[in-house]
Amino acid sequence: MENVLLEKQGHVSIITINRPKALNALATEVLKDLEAVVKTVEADKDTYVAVITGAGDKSFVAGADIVEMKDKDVAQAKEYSAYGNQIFRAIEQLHCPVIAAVNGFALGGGCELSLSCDIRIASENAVFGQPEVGLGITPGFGGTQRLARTVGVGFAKEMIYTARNIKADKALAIGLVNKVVPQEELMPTVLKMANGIAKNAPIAVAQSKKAINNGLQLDIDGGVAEEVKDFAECFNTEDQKYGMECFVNRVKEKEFKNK
Ligand code: DAK
Repeated sequence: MENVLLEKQGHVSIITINRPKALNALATEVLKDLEAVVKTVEADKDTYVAVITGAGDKSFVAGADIVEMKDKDVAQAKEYSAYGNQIFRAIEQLHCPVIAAVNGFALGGGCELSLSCDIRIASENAVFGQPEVGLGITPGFGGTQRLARTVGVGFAKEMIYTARNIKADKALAIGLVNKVVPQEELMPTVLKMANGIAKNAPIAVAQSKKAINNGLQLDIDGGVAEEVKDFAECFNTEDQKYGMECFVNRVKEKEFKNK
């Protein structure tokens, strides 16, 4: 898989979009490799946290491949958008949290890829934007949906209608990213967070992700009902018994079994 690399460090799977010569733009071949890698990670229940980043120090993902996209007709555009959306939805629904380590340009499909992740950490040189309307199209990989859900309707509409890029500090101010760090600290920061999450009970983390994501699609009563279900299911796990025993017996160093 040359366009997308997969590396495992402990319980953390690191996915790297690897097309630095084109600033990691998402050509169909890259999307195909990403789809395969996402399937591999989904099948690997020993992965407790996934990280997505871009190769090189300049770009996370500079968007869909404009050169490839420019001659598409309506049917081909529909197919391309649906394919990308299917992969991004699979990332959003992965059994574990996904952290985007945004190491540079996150434009168009790149910004959208980061939005399909649970958490975004950016380096100081990161640039976010939805430049599509300047190319004569709308965002096509979920940007019209997830950006508004993440930063609110006003900022999402401003970014999409103006097609103007924003720097990392502005992305932090509007809640698009959780944290901004110097470039050399990006991966250490992301891996520290990932390993911190991985120390907790993986099934409880997964159930929390499910409750938050599913609940956001529902009204408050439906959301609370989702939480009740996801919470109760944890009591069917060894890790719940173990975690609470550790509290009662004042055991500080825990090792959950993912069971
Ligand atoms: N596609 C293809 N190649 C790209 C690319 C892209 N998005 N971005 C960069 N590259 C390539 C450049 O062509 C160049 O290749 P060579 O000429 O060296 O062969 C190489 O990467 C380096 O780029 P630059 O020379 O331009 O580097 P600079 O530092 O000068 O500029 C830049 C960096 C990121 C500001 C600039 O490259 C740029 O503006 N890139 C385009 C960014 C962009 O507009 N991204 C959004 C793409 S649109 C849909 C489905 C999906 C989508 C929409 C609709 N449906 C089907 C409905 C998604 C749309 C998008 O993502």
